[in-house]
Amino acid sequence: MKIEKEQILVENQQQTTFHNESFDFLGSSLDKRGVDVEEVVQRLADFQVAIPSWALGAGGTRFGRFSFYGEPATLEQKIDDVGVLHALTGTAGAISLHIPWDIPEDYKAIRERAASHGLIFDAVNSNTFQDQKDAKESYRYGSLSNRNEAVREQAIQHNLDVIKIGEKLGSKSLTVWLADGSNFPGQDNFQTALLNTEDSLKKIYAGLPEDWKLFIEYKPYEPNFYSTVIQDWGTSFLLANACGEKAYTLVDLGHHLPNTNIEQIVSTLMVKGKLGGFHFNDSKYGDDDSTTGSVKPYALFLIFNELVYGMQHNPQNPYPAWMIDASHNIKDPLEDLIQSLEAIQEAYAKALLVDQEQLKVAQQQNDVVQCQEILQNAYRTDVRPLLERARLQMGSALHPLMTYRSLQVRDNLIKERGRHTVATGL
Ligand SMILES: [Mn+2]
Repeated sequence: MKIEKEQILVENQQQTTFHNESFDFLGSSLDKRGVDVEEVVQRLADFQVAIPSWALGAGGTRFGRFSFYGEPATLEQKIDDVGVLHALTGTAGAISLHIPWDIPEDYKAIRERAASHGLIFDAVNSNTFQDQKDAKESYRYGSLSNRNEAVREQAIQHNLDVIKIGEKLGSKSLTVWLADGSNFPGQDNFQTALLNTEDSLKKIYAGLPEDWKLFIEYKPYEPNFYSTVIQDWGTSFLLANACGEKAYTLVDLGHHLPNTNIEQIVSTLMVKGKLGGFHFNDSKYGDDDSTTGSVKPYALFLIFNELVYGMQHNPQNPYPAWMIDASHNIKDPLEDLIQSLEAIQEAYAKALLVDQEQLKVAQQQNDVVQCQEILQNAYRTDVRPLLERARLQMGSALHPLMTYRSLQVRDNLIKERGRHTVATGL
């Protein structure tokens, strides 16, 4: 299934008058606030978020899984699904693959298919958190941290193989997330596990091409419930520093204990030039992988406020790699991703409206009340007409979700693929 530009144009035409009115109204009020509206719209159009191949099927919990039908069963179909998202939103211009599930049979054909949708290949993701059928060694007691050298070597080799696959697709980064840890006190020696992990990561880093980056993701708990080897940003940061300048920390919004000040972590990493990648989702309790912005939209805005500040003031930090890392248990995955993309763009747009100069003055004067007013003034602005304008300029849908429904995308996918296809990968 491929959405043609003409289909979107027809849908847009019915809504253009209303859009123009709301955009002009917002534009003139932002003008008075000294905002360069055109520049904000351009930045929104430039902002691209990668979609991971594992987010396109229904997620599940350990209690069960409910399909939304018509799921992509092959890598080609996963690329087509991201193509649908990109056509509608203009924001999903990249796909992030998970190996071993997404190994292409015909690299040229896969590259061409992605290009036909205007997609590039973002970070490739290795997997050492479960055993594959033909595996010699088991990751039951860890992979890169394992006490057994043969297991560590297998895990290192897998990561090197993933780099090779990524190279053939034009990826420029490898994301490592380790499930390694322990379930019970005394099970593992913390120091040995950390040192083994550092040693393994250095060996992977040594195989990284010159223009690649290594992203080290952290998570406090799960699947292990007593300890995780790379439990927090500090551990990731010290491992990235131990590897070298091409290694970075990756922040996943769901990988923090409740009430952690994520915006401050972002700020610290950026000033040190070590924020490499970012995974969007939302949560109420733990790593819930809910739709971005569905539970804590103000927290997301505060995080974007630090990201925007860092992108403006920290040339030592590379432009971060953005990705949605969510799971969809009861929603149509594509509708869920459209909602996430919209929420991300909204938070970014609002952060771009923060008057940094005024804020600096208020901070210097210790005018705490005014500081809060400045942030909330930006946050309370309904920026949706700006998002619409950015999409309109890109030839994408004014209202992606509405267009997705009126084009009956899911019904068409079910017709094309059948009801009971199952997406592979995690
Ligand atoms: Mn993640």
